[in-house]
Amino acid sequence: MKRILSGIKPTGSLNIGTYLGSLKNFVKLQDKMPDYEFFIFIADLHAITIYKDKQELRDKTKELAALYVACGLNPERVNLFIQSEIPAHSQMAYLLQCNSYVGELERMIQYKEKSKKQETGITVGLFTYPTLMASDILLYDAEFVPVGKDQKQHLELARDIAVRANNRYNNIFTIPNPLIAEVGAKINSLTDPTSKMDKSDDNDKSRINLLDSENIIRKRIKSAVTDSLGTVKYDPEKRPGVSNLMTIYNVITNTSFTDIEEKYDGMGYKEFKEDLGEIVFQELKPIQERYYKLVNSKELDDILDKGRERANQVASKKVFKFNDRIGLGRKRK
Ligand code: LTN
Repeated sequence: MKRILSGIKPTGSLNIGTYLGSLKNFVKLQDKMPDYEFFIFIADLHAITIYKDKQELRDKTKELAALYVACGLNPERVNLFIQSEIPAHSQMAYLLQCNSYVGELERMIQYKEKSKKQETGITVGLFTYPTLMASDILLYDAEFVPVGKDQKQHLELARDIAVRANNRYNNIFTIPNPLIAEVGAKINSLTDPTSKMDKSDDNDKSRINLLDSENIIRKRIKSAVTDSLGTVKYDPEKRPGVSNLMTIYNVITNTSFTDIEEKYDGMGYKEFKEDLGEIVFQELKPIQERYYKLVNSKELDDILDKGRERANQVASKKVFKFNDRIGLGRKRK
């Protein structure tokens, strides 16, 4: 069976921008591509390229796994697992490092940006991050890899490494293709509606996290930046604030912009924002309920155990095979 794989780093908190913009579409893939086996993992090994507090790392890892299931990821359909629980990821990363060049890693935009921001204490792991990501993908012979635009360069590197290794080692890997998320909607910051809603924005008021309380949800919408015109009209160029809120309304309720405009014709922002607060809360409520039931449950542990078992089966076989093709250890009989 052909395979689709993707990973997510357990840092920051999931917000409605990520949820409405990509997670919702992503969850739809599991039904849209019935001929594929799915692997989704929490990339905790990727999170430690920059030092993380132990408890926080554990909590975030579990939180993300539970949130994915709460948002509709079907554990019957998808192998959900934690990256570090599969030893083959680290093993394969070393083998691929021996098939990658310093020059190509130095060209990675994300590395350049992150290392520019942080001048000292740049770990070797941050530098070799893309070879770990290539391992994640090549271990499973993934044909498609759903990623955001920012990961495209890493995926191209994974392809280059795969082609190189295939030439040296008798076509061992499937060449992966990016599946750049058809962006459902771009949700912007509530305080600066011309830039993206960002999980690492220092201003908490700029976003709504999936686990925010009812009170916070309503407050965030109420205090969202609009303008002084006071009419509900969609014009993302000239009126980014109210247009951003209308986009949230549109994506959740499927109401067209013209219908929203008609509905709030003659009213100010107050009614519109009150309704939107309610709409967002109603959308998140069932997710939160499911999340709190799951996060410390045996059910979630069972899901992650099952995912680990299947992932281990596939990945350990592949790394053995690659060892053998390279000529490591004694020849397998
Ligand atoms: N680097 C990615 C997360 C990630 C990933 C992967 C995505 C780690 N391994 C393998 C797809 C396939 C990120 O930061 N979003």
